[in-house]
Amino acid sequence: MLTPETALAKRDFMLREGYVLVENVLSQAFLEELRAETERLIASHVESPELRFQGQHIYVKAAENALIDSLLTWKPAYEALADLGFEDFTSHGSTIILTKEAGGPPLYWHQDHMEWNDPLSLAPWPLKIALNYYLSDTSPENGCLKVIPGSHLKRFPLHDRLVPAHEQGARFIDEDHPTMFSDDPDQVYVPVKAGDLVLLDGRILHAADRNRTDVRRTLVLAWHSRPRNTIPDFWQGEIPEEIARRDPQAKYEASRIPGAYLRS
Ligand SMILES: O=C(O)CCC(=O)C(=O)O
Ligand SMILES: [Fe+2]
Repeated sequence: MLTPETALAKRDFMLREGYVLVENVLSQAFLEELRAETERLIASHVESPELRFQGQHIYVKAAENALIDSLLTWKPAYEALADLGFEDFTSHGSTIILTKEAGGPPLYWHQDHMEWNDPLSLAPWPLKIALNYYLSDTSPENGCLKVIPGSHLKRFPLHDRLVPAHEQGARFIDEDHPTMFSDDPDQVYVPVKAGDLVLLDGRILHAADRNRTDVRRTLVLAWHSRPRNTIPDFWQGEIPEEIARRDPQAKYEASRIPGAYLRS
């Protein structure tokens, strides 16, 4: 249970920085069950060379896996979300198990928002968030998450040098790509303890270094979204004009490339 002060501070941090850490969300016993289950799934999975920068990449539906279902209804996590004012986020009903194998390659810089043509992309509140559960302690050594704080709402130099994420290009680059794997002057590492929860705004620039240890680093990632056509109850600030004027019926072609709705 977060105190009201902590919850407010964490929400403010999430809105401003585009990510936030909530400590100690999974119990030790549940963590061990998740480790065993992810190891079992990994053992029967063949890693696709195309996905090597994301490591193993195993899509698991809650409807088909009781333990993943337990994760997507894990009370302490959803209580924390509610404490932050994010109670209207619902899971997409699935998780992706991602790894950095022992000695595994880095993950390229990217963001995961795919609706940059929609003026809603300007929202000063989160639209889609990843709930990231790392099953081991992470550090720069084993390829912990790194982010560019504030890059969910503001254009950074890196935006203009990016190869678009995943299937749109980045999966096919070389590991010696000059910018996609580089350290960035604006980057911050987000090391965690196993069982912590990281919330990540889908629009934030993030990456991970190579795993320089000989132990696999496993992440269970669960996307959550909130209703598209409402404003969160906690939001007291201004509403961008483009959002106020937005036609909720309009359809926008999907795009992973930030345009006019990412401000300089
Ligand atoms: O491995 C990580 O820490 C993040 C994974 C990720 O961001 C992705 O696969 O889109
Ligand atoms: Fe990502």
